Formats: sequence, structure tokens, C-alpha cells
Amino acid sequence: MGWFGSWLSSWFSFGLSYGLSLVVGLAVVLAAPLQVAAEFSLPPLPYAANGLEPSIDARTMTIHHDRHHAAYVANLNAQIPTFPSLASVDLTTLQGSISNYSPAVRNNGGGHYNHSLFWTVMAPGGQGGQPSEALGQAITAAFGSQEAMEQQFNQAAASRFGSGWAWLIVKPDGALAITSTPNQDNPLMDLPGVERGTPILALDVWEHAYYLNYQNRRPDYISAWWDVVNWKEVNSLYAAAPSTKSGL
Ligand code: MN3
Repeated sequence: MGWFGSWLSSWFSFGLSYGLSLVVGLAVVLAAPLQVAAEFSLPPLPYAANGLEPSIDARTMTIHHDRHHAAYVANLNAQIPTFPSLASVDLTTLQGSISNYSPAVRNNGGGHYNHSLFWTVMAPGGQGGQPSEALGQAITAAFGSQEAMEQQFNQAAASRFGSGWAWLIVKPDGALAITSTPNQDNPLMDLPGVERGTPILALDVWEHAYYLNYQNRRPDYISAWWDVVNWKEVNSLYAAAPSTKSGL
């Protein structure tokens, strides 16, 4: 087979594979409406992947969102056939009844809720604003000062052994508290040992959240993270917390 034969044959195989992929693609598109839509979906990052630099680098954000968070969503949806009620429960409501479900729902449902909150309580440096007057007063009442609150939060984040989260929560009595949870648990979960409340600020201290840039220096990550806290969102979450709504 001369050059013309090779040329012809390569175009033929290209045409064949292209044609096949068109057929497969068309079949997927036609079949899609027949499938049950996935109940939970991955929210987009509310800023560019490099928007939180230098506190959190773009590669970490991309892997964290596109792979880790996406996996929690996919694995949670994979539990719907086992727990059909998942298809009609709101993600936040799910946390409060998590004890009714399997460890897979707890880990992946928690992971989906925690990360969905985490992305929103961060903003590019200089865009996060400041604690509102109401939140500032609640912080002073609970901790003595903003600085004291941050120190206590840092301590909770740094001392969480292994993987987990640090939280600023609004307790059922309306007061603020700092707590931490292991793995993908969170303060909304109806589990023994959880200090319960409405999360208004969250920090992921899993190694996947910082290891590429900070390696084992978790305290440096925590310290840099304060520069990208989205206080505007934290203020809204505080105002909307069930136990503070009556004070509005
Ligand atoms: Mn994470």
C-alpha cells in the first residue's frame, strides 16, 4: 500500500471512529431523558479557581472542587437507589436526619453539604467585607473579641487530629460557638458527640485542602485562610440562622 493507500486508510478509520462516536453520542443524548435525573449536583465555584490566591492555589482549588467535591456528589447520588427518600430530601435537612442512613450517605452527604458551604464562605482577598454589627456583637459576647474568636477557631482547626473541619456555629439558644468535627461530619448532624448548631463559617482541614502548597504546615494554611473569608456571606448566614431569625 503506497502513501495514497495509507492516506486513504487513515481517513477511512478516522471516518469510521468519528461516525461511531457520533452514533454513540446521539444514543446517549436520546437515552438521557429516559434516565432519572441525579438529585444532587455539583455547584460551580463562585469565583475563578485562582481567585483565592495566594491563600489557596488554583491547582488545589481545581482538584478539590472538580474531583473531591464531585466525587462526594456522585457517591451520594449512587445511594439514591438504596435510599429512595434521598431523591426528595433537601441537602441541609438531610444532615439533621443523617443517623437514619448508611455510612456512605453520612460521608458523602456530609461532604457535599460541607464543601457547598465552604466555597461560599470564601471570597477573593479584599472582597469579603467585615463582620456585620450584629455578628460582631455576638462574637464579642461569646469570645470577648474578634481576635479571641479567631484564636479559638485556629486552635480547633489545628488540633483536629487527622481529617475534619472547624466551625463557627449558632447554637439553638442563639449564641455563637466554635467546634470541630471529624471526617465529613458537621454540626447539623443528629449524631452522638456532635455539638449541634447552624454552621456560619467552615474550614476544611483535610490534607487535600492544603497539602500541595503547604505540605504539613496546616497552621500556615489556617492563618492565610483568614484573608479570604467571605464575611458578607457569614453575616447573611448568621442573620438567617433559625435561632437568630426572631431577632431581625
Ligand atoms: Mn475537602
